[in-house]
Amino acid sequence: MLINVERAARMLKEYDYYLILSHANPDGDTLGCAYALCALLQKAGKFAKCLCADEIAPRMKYLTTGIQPQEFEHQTIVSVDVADRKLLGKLNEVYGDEVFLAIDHHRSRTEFAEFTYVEPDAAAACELIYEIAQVMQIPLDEQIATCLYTGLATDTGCFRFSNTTPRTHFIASKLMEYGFPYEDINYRLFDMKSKGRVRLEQEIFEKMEFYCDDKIAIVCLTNELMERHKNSVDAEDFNGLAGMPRRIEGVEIGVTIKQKEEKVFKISVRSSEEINASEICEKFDGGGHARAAGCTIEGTLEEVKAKMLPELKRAVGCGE
Ligand SMILES: [Mn+2]
Repeated sequence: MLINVERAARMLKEYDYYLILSHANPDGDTLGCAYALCALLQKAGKFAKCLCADEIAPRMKYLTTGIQPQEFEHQTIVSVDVADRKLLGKLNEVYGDEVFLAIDHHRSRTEFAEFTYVEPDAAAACELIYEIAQVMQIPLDEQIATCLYTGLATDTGCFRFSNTTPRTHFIASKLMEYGFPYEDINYRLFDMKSKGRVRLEQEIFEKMEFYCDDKIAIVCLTNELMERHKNSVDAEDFNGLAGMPRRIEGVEIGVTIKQKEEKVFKISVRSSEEINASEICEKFDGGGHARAAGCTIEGTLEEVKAKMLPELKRAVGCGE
């Protein structure tokens, strides 16, 4: 059942023993929400703890500081930034049926909780946690502001993506009054890379394929390549690679082909303003957004490329 912020705030006032769940392969929004909400609830005199199926990347460990570890038997489960119970990862089996309140901002999502507070126009779920804190009248502090700001920055690509609204900036400005080190946070989130990640990017750039006067760039992430780099990178270092080809000037379609099984490949397409990535992916029973979409194609790597290339060439208007 869908509820509004007042109702969500009332529910969070009502109970005393909270377990807060983040989605697997956690990002700054789901973790920022979880640790901010945990701190808010503890401030309100309640018991609260956070749980995620996967490890928190070292670069985001600062989100967990200041949280008091509490030993207790939880009674109420809240999920944050989780669009589908499957995204809970291995926690889905244990807690997927028992989520009482889901707080989320994804437009496409499936209902799994008893109650859901969702704002699809919010750039980050952390905007909703901010609203909840306002309604509950719990004062923020530097650490909570740090967590909420991290969520906003993460989901807006540091306030650059088209989901960024005046409201996002308004909340960010309120958070900045608490004086946390936003420069350092943004360095950690957006500039800093592990040495292993840079080596991985180096190899990907070396092997990148270009077509149609460099309007099309294709990257192949084979199991062989990922296995070879596995020990020198963190798990999260394999995230965000799909954005690489499109960063090159002149590239209108950036395609990342990621091996899932021997003969199954997941394709991610990023495109310039003039090209609809979703339309390309729909040809292969996929879809997504106009600038970023995806699909799955079966076959050998060469077969997959051969299937895709004519569609890609057509989209950028270059003949065979
Ligand atoms: Mn989010």
